[in-house]
Formats: sequence, structure tokens, C-alpha cells
Amino acid sequence: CRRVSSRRSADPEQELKDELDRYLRTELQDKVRLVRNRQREGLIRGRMIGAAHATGEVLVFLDSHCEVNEAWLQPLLAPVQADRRTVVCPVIDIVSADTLAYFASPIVRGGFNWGLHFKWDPVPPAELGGPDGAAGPFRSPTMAGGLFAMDRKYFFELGQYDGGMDIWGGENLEISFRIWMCGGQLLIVPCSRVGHIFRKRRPYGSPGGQDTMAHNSLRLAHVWMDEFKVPVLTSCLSSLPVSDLASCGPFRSSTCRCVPSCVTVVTVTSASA
Ligand SMILES: [Mn+2]
Repeated sequence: CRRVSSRRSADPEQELKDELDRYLRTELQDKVRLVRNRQREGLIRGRMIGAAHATGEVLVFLDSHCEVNEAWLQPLLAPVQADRRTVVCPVIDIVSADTLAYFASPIVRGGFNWGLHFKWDPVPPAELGGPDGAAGPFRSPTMAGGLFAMDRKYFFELGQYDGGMDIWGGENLEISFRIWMCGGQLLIVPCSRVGHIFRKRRPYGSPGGQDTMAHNSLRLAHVWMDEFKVPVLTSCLSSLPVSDLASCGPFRSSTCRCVPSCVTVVTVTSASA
């Protein structure tokens, strides 16, 4: 949807809501259900609320600032159909924030650093050695977060997201760890391409100016990283209070029942850190 309104409005947010309501009603009747939250929930609880309303077999999460390319969905769904515990990401192409021009992205995979910031890493050649070569899906330690698909029932079996995370940040690594540590796998599918606006800055804050990225990352470290949380806590997050994390231990043990896979994920993720 590339239409940009040039009209000035006294209440631009309400105008956007009205425009969206009208578009769904007239153009996408019965195909799209719009769910509005009564209060600001942030993207993490927002997606959980969306998933609770979904009825299809596969959940596809796309940021609002995305534009799908041709035939993007079929190659994304095929690995999920083959194995319902496979979670897939398209290649995230670049839509210019200034001109909306579309650019192809290089083939890279997700990693992270000890500050628990997501980063892109080169794909080891051995990961591209399947029967389809570089065109085939390859494993990724983490996802960028805004674009992925997974079996709806598996999403609930995994415990969805950590509902104690607020507004923005860290949830992409958390769900990546959760997938690898609880018997699933995370793939990037080069034949599926979706454009995404990588914004220069986040256009919104958080209530009270809270650093939700740090809050969420701390939860991630305490719940999923075992002894590997030490480098995280001794770097940028060491000064943060941990009093609200007492409930996180039971959270993991109730979510992850497949302990042997934990060994695998530690190898995969620490290699890319
Ligand atoms: Mn985004």
C-alpha cells in the first residue's frame, strides 16, 4: 500500500484508523479481520493477541512496513508443511525509507552479540550445501523478528512469546532461542522475498521512557542463557535491577520440555556471537 495522503488532519491517528477501516470493508471484505487493542500493548503482546484470534494453520507475522514480493508465500509455507516444528523467515529485502525504492538484500543469517543486539552474519558455505544449493533454505541461529511464519499450534506449544516483555526489543532473540532449545528449527528461505523499511530511528518511545530493550534482554538472558548469561550481565546490562525476574525460572521449565536440544543451540548461537 503505497498511497500517501497529503491532506492535513486535526487527528491524523484517527484518520488513519478510519482509512484502514474503510479499505478493509470495501476491498478485503471477509478476508481480513482487524483487531484493535484497548490499550497500548507493544508488539510482543500485540502479536500474541493477534495469534489468539487467528484461525488458519500457519501464522505469518509481517511488520506493518513491509511489501511482499511475487510468489513469496509458497516457498515460505513448504518447509512448515514438511515439518511443523520448522519456523521460517523470508529474505528481508530493503525498501528505502526515503523513496520506497526496492532493493535486493544479500543472503545472510541472523546472529547476535553479547549486548543481545541482533546482527546479520555471513552464511557458512557448509550451510548452503543442500540439494538445492544456495537456493535452498538454510539454518539461522536467530531471526530479525518482524517477518516469519510458523505453525499456529506449534506457536502455542512453544509458549508463544514471553508476555512479560514490553513494547519492543529482545523478543526476536527470545523466540529464536526458544525455537532451537525446544526441539524446533529456524530457517531462512531464499526463494521467499519480502521488502521491509529499515527505519533510521524508532518513531515511538515507551511509557515513561523505559528502556524496554534492556528490560526484555535481561529477561531473555536469565531465562534462556544459563552460564552464557554471564558475559551479557557483565557488559551493558549489569546495572539493571533484577527484582522482577524471580518468576522466570518456572517459566522456562514449563515451556521447554525437550532438554537435549539445548546442547545444540548453545553450539549454534555461541559460534555466531
Ligand atoms: Mn520492522
